[in-house]
Amino acid sequence: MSVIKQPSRRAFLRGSAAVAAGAAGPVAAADSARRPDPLITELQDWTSYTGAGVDETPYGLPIPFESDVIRRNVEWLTASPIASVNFTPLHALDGTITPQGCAFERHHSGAIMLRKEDYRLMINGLVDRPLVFTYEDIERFPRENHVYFCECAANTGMEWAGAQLNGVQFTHGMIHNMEYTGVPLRLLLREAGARTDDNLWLYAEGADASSNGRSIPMAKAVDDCLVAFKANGEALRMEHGYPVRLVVPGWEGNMWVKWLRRIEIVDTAVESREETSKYTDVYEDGIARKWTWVMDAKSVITSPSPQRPVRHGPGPMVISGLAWSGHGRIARVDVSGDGGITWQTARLGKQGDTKALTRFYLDTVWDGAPMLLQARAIDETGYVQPAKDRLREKRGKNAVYHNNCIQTWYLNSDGLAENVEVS
Ligand SMILES: Nc1nc2c(c(=O)[nH]1)N[C@H]1C(S)=C(S)[C@@H](COP(=O)(O)O)O[C@H]1N2
Ligand SMILES: [Mo]
Repeated sequence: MSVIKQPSRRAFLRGSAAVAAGAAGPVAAADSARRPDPLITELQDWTSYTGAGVDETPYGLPIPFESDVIRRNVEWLTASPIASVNFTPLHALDGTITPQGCAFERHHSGAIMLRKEDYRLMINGLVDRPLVFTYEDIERFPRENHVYFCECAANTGMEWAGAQLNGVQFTHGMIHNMEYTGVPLRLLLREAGARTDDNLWLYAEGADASSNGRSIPMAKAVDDCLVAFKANGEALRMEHGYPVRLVVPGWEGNMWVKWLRRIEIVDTAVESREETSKYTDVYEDGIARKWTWVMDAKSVITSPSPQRPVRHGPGPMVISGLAWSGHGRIARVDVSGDGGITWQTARLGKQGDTKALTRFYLDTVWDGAPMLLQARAIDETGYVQPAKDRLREKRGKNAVYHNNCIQTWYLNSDGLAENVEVS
């Protein structure tokens, strides 16, 4: 098993020499003396005609060469695509923002098409004046922008039993990270004269057939919840709750009610289907853990990974991945090449935002030997992402949701990666 090494200065110098010789990049460092490449030294086809005009793509889509960067579902997971999930292609993305077009979708009764003109949000219950807001009403309140991750509690759930799905898209792709524009929920509550004592709750429900109702403690509602209508600068896509969804930062995706229709202030949790028989963790003895809202710190290597094999030989290699925590910022990410025996601290793409995805990189030199690749996240509270066995000890074998264990990829000497478990 190979221990991760830092790239030496010489390795980089060799790398840049290869670039000067017209090869594909530093990866060619190991390939000795490449001949000049005809694609750069001879006349290229695409210089001999003009390109697409600005009138051809009024709304741009990815170039066809990127057509495999798409959401995918796993057919055997659910009985019907109406109550199902598809997964974000994490292996193919970089940075932290998830484009809406490939951000995972999870619906209980399909995505509905709701016009802004027909949209209404009612706030009732323990309020001075029950109110109904139109979309335009919501736009007249002071709004804010925040980047947050949204992770389904079932993300990585299939992996409790053993290494199952061969790709980070499927093991970890029930997450997306967008910049939301929305009105702080507390402002709408204040408008309705809602009672906001700490012992109160609100019950939020959607306009779709499932309604996906969830009870949210008042302290969270008035802290950082947003009534959002834009994501990454543009209108929410239908599948993410157009025209308005609830954003519940750091908390399980199920609480992020889409097509938000009604908020009732109540003095006790409703204990709806979604917060009792679903999205609840049952321990070994059959007792259910009540309320698991916050998504604990977690990380995963997105490249190399089963869908992102290493296509170059030994030499400089970038290991990259994502880390996040529902408790705040990511403080540090460590990467191991030997299944968790030795660790090195990764470099963060930029200082992480609170409750948002953080990109990490480890710039290393691969010696061509097999590796057991792992990442572990440490958040600002000091919490360290646990190994799979440790999590199983605590939660038992009945667990489905809230799996934030350390993931292992076995990278073989051909550069192919596979989902495995180490203990
Ligand atoms: N109204 C409504 N809201 C909903 C759901 C739903 O089916 N209906 N699914 C929930 C679940 S389980 C998750 S994980 C997130 C997924 O959000 P996304 O589809 O934007 O990824 O939305 C939540 N909000
Ligand atoms: Mo979910």
